[in-house]
Amino acid sequence: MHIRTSLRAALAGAALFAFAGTAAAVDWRGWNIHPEGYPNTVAMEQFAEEVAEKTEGRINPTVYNGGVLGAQPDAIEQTRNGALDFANFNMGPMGPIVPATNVLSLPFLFDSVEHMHKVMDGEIGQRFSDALSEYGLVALSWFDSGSRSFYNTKKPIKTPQDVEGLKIRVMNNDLYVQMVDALGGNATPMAYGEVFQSLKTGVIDGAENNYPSFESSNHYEAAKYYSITDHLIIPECLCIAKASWDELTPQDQEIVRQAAVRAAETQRQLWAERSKASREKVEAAGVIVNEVEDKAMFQAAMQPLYETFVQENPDLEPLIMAIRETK
Ligand code: BDP
Repeated sequence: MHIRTSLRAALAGAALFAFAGTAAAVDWRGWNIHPEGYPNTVAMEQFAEEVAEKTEGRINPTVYNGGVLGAQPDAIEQTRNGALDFANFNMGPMGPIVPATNVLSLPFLFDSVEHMHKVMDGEIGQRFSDALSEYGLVALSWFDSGSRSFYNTKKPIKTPQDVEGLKIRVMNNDLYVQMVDALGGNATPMAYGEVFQSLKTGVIDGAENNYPSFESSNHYEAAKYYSITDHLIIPECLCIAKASWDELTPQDQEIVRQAAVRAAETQRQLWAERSKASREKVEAAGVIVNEVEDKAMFQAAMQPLYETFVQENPDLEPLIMAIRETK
């Protein structure tokens, strides 16, 4: 009797387990703006494979590259509401949605990429993750995005005066409009996917980005002047939709978390290599790269932007201070 009962219980348990196993198997759709072979793409694909393998197919992620699932601001909304399950997002277009992340779009906030890593990998990075989670996004690791500089079809930029009158594409965030305005240029917020055509047809004169994006997007074919201002160092997250995350068992959450951390390690390593290779490639193609001797002039021009920002967001001032004080 005793044996029979436990056998029955075991069978019922097995059936339940099998059922739970099937019911819990999910297909995940992942958003990625970059093309094949880009460091972020390789890292996202590694993430997807590792998650599928380690969960033995309970989670089956697919990464959709090249922004085919939509422009970044829309993809952020879709991930927030669970229509997409995971993504690699830049914190630039995140600002209008998650206000605290606007801090990361303040020009010249970080002294260097190393400074940014130190901040984001520590307690302050956790504060940004907490802010994102209030908006339906679980940030599991931070990718590198180098530093952004201006490029254009007209001339080398050496001083803020050289930006005057240029139509410059920016990512979707009012802070970048203020940034370009402060330099006397005309900012045009525009989706990444439209920039190449707009440069070629003269709708815009320039844009700003890191070497790998300048190269992989082919913008360098149209804009022959790349001027190293290094005005923005913006981290990027590997984010999971909170709706998708909350459905996972703690064990599967751990697998996903570890895969995201490893993906970031891969991304950062590939990033360093690709930055160098991209610079070489664009220079070989005839792009004229100039170092900006006096970055302090550009920094000084950003002072009013900081003042307005702190006035409008007094609660975020301590966060800015904490970042500045991280050494
Ligand atoms: C790249 C970022 C990507 C942005 C793009 C842009 O990795 O997320 O969408 O810049 O300028 O560097 O829109």
